[in-house]
This record gives sequence, C-alpha cells and structure tokens, in this order.
Amino acid sequence: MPVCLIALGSNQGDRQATLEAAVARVVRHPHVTGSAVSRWYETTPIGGPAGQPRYLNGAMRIDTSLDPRGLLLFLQQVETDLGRQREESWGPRTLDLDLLLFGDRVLAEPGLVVPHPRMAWRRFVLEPAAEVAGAMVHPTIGWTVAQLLDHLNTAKPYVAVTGPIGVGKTHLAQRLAAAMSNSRLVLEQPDWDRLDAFYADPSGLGLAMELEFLEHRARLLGDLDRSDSRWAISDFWFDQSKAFARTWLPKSQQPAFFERFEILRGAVVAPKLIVQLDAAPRELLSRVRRRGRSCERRLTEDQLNRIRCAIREETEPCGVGLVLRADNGDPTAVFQQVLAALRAMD
Ligand code: A4P
Ligand code: MG
Repeated sequence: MPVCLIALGSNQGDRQATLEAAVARVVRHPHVTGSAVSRWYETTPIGGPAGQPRYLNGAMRIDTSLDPRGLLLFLQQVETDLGRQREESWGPRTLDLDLLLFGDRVLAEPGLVVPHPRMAWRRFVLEPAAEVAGAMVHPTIGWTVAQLLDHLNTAKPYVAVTGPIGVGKTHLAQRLAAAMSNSRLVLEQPDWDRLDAFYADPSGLGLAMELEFLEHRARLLGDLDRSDSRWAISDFWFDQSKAFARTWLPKSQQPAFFERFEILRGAVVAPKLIVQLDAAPRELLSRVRRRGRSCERRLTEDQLNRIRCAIREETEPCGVGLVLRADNGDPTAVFQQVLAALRAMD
C-alpha cells in the first residue's frame, strides 16, 4: 500500500483545533490505515499579502489504498468542510492540505502535481515532514526528506540562476540582490566584444573560449567567502558550462573540456538552490535581437533551442540538487516565486 505524505497549514481561526479536526477526518477515512502526525510548528508566512497572521504547520504520513486523485479530492473536501474558502492565492486560510509525496509516484496532471513542486525548499514543510517521514525519498531529487532538511540547514546560502542565452539571468539576479539586503551579487560580465570571433566560428575557437569561461566562473565562485552568511546570487551556474560545451564543441574537443571541468568543479561552492529560467526559442531570439549585442547577431533560433535543451538536460538527473524551474514568461511572477523560495529556506 502506498505511503503518502501530507502537509497541513492554517493561519486563521482556531488553528490547532482546525488542524486536529483535519487529522481526525483523514485518519477516519475507510481507505486510510496507518498514520503518523508531527507536532505543530509556528511559522512565519511566506509569500502572499503583507501582514498575514502566522501559520501553524504540520505533516502527516498515511498508508492508503486511495489513488492520488482520490486522495487529493478527499483532502479538498476536508478543506471545504472545515471552512476553507479559496480566495487569494497564497492568502490567509483556515486550512491548507497539500499532497507532498505519493509513494514514489511522479505526476504532472491538470490540478495534480506530485511531488508537490515547492516542498523541497520550504522549511515549514520539511521540519514537520522529517519528523514523520524522514526516510521517504523524493523521487525526482533523489534525496530523503531528512536529507532535504539537512540541505537547508547546512548548504551555503548561494543561489545560481541558469538558463539559455537571452532568458534574463542577469536581470533576475540583480533584482533578487536589490530585494535582499543581506546578499552579494556575482555577475559573469564577459567581454562581449571578444566573443565576436567566437560566435563567428565556435568550432574553431570553442575549446579555448569555453575553458576561459570555465576558469572565470571557477574564480568568481572560488572568491566567495564560505563563512559569509549573506546570500550569494550568481547569474550563471557552474554546471551550465557543460551544456554549452556539449552544444558548441566538436566531439573531439569535449574530453579536454570535461577533464578540466571535473577538476575545477571540486573546488566551487555548490548552490543551495538552482533557478532554471526558460522561454520559447522564438522569444529568446527576439530578446537577443532586441538587446543587439554584435557578437550575438548570428545566433539562430535553432542554436538557442539546442542550448536551452542542453541546460534542461543538465538540471534533470536525480542528485543535481534543488532546482526551481520557471518557464513562466512574466519576469515579475518569476522574481516573486524565487524570492519566496529563498525566504522559505531560512
Ligand atoms: N494542486 C496540484 N497539485 C497539488 C498537490 N500535490 N497538493 C492544485 C495539493 N494541491 C495540488 O491549491 C491550488 C491548486 O493546486 C488546487 O486546485 C489543486 O488542484 P489551493 O490549495 O487551492 O491554493 P493555494 O493554497 O493558494 O495553493 P497551494 O499550492 O496550496 O499554495 P502553496 O504554494 O502551498 O502556498 N507560509 C507558511 N509559513 N506556511 C504555509 O503553510 N502556505 C502557503 C501556500 C504560502 N505560505 C505559507 C504557507
Ligand atoms: Mg493547497
């Protein structure tokens, strides 16, 4: 029978009574057998309108013979019965029940996404969840719930923004740094004029150029003081170098690149969160044209798409770390989403 993990939250009315009533309803369901419930945690509201009351959050683990959709519908019924009215997104609520994990199932259907897409960087979710389901494995990240919480507690406060050319990495990094008083910005700032010759003949100059990029990125990250408690925000991800190398370099040059990559990678700080921006190739091309850098004038939609797919492939494997994927084209919505994620990790 699948083991499921559910998050509970309330910040209106008698929070504890509502959460306890919800637990009682779930436990009584004829298709729910075993269960374990965490303590209640008082937490600061993340995202949503300013001035919201504090939350009480918890988690429960259940064994159930319901299918994922059946379980979600039941949880929504419990929310409704206990007085939840769906109004503002991320606004105050008497009861929020989220399905975090359903065994090792991975689902992305309309109205049902499992694992819950924001669970992995939320302290208000992971602290209670680790109490009741520390050994459950997040099926796409490949870490247990206990490891996810440990990551929040021990990883250096560093967020890397990645994505294809023209997607808005620098803009987002600058906007995040401006919004967070305790942060430092790490910008790549390449010499665009020098890149002219490279884009004109990537297969000829590619290896030298990609290695230069790699060394530069390693230096920037190597300069980060690991004892600094402020958030570092970079407009690149060290590992995106691999995607560029695989896209630009002829196969014969790739081993030399990857050898150097592995050596340097051992010395760079790993991001606590990777933000992967994405946009349709046509949109990327029009943004690149609009900014009008001479070195980029020859880029084609097909090249941009290849880079884009290569970066996506780099972020997909289990074990890469925490990846926040933002393919929503609205930069302000993406900015708010990332800011909320960073705040939820603290
Ligand atoms: N949906 C899709 N997948 C799932 C899933 N795995 N579990 C759909 C639950 N629902 C899922 O949910 C919106 C839609 O998500 C539903 O139609 C459902 O089919 P909702 O509960 O109606 O709306 P919401 O609560 O605004 O969205 P959601 O996703 O629950 O919000 P979040 O992202 O969970 O944020 N700060 C603190 N300290 N503590 C909190 O508990 N909670 C939120 C809610 C924000 N800040 C918080 C807390
Ligand atoms: Mg919800």
